[in-house]
Amino acid sequence: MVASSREQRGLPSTSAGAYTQELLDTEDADARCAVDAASRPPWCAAVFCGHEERAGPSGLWSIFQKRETFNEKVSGGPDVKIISLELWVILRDGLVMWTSTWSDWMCKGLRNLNLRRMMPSRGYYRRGAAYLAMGKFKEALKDFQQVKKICPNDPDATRKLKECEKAVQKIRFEEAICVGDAERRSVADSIDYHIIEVEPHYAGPRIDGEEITIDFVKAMLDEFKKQKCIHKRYAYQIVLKTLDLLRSMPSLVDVDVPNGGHFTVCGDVHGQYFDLLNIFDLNGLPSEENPYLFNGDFVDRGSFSVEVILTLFAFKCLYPKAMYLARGNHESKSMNKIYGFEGEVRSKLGEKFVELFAEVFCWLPLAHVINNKVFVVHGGLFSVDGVKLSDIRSIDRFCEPPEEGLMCELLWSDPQPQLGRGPSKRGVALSFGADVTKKFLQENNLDLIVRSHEVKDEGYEIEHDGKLITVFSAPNYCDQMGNKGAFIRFTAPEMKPDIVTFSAVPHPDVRPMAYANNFLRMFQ
Ligand SMILES: [Mn+2]
Repeated sequence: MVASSREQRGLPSTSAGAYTQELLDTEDADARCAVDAASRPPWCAAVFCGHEERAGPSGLWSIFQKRETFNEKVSGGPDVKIISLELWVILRDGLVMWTSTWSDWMCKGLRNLNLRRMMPSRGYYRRGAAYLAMGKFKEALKDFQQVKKICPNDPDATRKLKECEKAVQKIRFEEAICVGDAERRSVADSIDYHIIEVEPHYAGPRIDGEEITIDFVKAMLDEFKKQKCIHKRYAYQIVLKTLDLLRSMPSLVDVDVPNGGHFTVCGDVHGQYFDLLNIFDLNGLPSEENPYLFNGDFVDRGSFSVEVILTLFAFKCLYPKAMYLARGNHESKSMNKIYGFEGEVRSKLGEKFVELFAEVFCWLPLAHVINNKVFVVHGGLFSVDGVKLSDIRSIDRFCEPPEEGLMCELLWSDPQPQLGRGPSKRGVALSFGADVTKKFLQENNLDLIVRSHEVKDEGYEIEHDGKLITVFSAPNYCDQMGNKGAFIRFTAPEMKPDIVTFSAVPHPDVRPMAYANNFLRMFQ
């Protein structure tokens, strides 16, 4: 297994960790708000951004236009370069960014930015918030304790510290009752759905016996459309059968598309159930003749994540050879705790399912290769050269995504326009250039990389001289981004990518992140 520490590779250990002491030292009781702080050179602003993974200078410009201070400073318009601009951007997905020039900032471009009121002890506050966004509660707690020390009477600081303490206590409790990895008991093994009674008054669809049928699945989809859930017994049945299927699969799955056959790859769905149904309307329901690969990030953010995951899992049970599922960085406990899935599962299915989904997610394969030509992975490539498909195949994947190494990078990396490798804008894994892509493809005798993980205006983006395609299938991401969604259809034997884009469809009035951790909401 190839792994080296981030420091050895010259990358910061984490972005939050790399947060400058300088900021911590510049306490300023007057700086009640980020805008105030930002109006003095060097500009120093903590910005909470509604969304990661988003380009477009127009949106960014709009926040500056809202503030007179900024209007003065950048009256020449967005082309003006301001060398002293220093911005810390803390994004929801654990992204911490720092930029030093206006143009740099613009090219990383983010929109829907909201400047947030900052506390005087803004250094600790911001770093704490960054840790929080990454699910690092213990680290966050230390920073909020500092904030509280500096401003003991600030009710806002007190409230956040309390929440933080609660979260850490809960984690300690969970750790205490959790036995070591080696002897960890499977939640799945402790469940026998056969003994769960289905009450006579239950009016939803039923599964007779062991076999999940297409009629049941169709009835389930309709039930979900009406915002009703299926009986827990059947939810257990779907999830447990999926677990059995996934457990038997390797970490790298080879997919064979026969000549004349086609195969569809979808990117992030992120709990947007109604848009998932739209994909099926446009491209057909999954079936043996119409196989799909969903490339991770099925859940979180969108508030219909339970519906999405049960739908994908049910099709996996129906057609194990025509529904492939890859793990994304959001198929993990730490992300689900913050970005909504955990809360949604608890609310719709109950506590036991929280643990069960966490276990099943650990069995999701990490990457797929279609017809020995197309490499499909959620995030991207590696911090080291020479990784072979056999290295990926031999990853022992049954764990929460680690903070470094091949598995981490598969789930978290992003492509970059520059050659070589660079630090990640997310604070996890890295960015890789066209040369890295080309070398990997050559060494493994492949033609193309398909990955997801980043929202794109058109639902997709072709980069690295046509050798890498990003596909993202959650249109109007979080009800705000205005992006299209896309999927890619390949036909054998040519395996030429045929990209289809689509717009968002309406959904019932439940806002994204409705079930998200209270914590994150405090910072929004
Ligand atoms: Mn992702």
